[in-house]
Amino acid sequence: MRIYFIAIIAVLTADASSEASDNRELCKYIVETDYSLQQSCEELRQLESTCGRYCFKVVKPILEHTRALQKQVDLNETRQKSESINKLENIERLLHEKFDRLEKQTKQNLEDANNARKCDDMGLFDKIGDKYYYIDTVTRLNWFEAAHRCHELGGHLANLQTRAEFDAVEMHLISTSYWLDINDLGEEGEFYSLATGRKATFFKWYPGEPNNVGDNEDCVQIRKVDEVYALNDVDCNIKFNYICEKQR
Ligand SMILES: [Ca+2]
Ligand SMILES: [Ca+2]
Repeated sequence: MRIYFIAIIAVLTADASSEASDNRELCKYIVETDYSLQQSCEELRQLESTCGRYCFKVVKPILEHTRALQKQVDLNETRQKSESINKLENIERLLHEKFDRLEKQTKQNLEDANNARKCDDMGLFDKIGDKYYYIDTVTRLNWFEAAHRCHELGGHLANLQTRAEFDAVEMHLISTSYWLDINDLGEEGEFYSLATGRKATFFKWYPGEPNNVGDNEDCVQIRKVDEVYALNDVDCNIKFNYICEKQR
């Protein structure tokens, strides 16, 4: 709208300016060529002056109207911008509030889930002697899978460090074989605890064990033979039950 009115003013101004310039040129030519026509020249000057006042009278209302319209347009634009900004700010505030509620709810859900999982996992473990053990008699895993499973439960494969711990756990065993954390994967014949990273401290081997059959027995199981549980080195990839241990 601003461009439209400016165009009209420009055309009117250009026409008036062009006409006045033509008149001046014509008068100059008449004065220089024929003094007998000076009277007509004066009339042209009067006509130019009259036209200027006329054009001013015509343009002024248009200018005022244009100015008023422009103010109205500016006011509307300002109002629309203000309304749009307010709407955007409200939307942003609502989104922040919703996000905060969602974040708090998610944190609470995660905390509840972790607490529930801890309770569930801890529920698997029984206090035997001075430690807590989970004796799995259902799932058969290889030694590496069993170690991973115990880690998932927040513990590690059982590290029976004394005769007392061995005897206490043995009383709760029902399956034939379970994985413990002892292995000689690092160096043949040197048996380490996976839990401590140090050499295992207690062994109750079967007679003739460890024998590293096939040069491929690097993990240790507790195994029942003739109603007696004892240790045997065996292929780590065979699947047995397992015993996990954790601190409360
Ligand atoms: Ca071995
Ligand atoms: Ca063996």
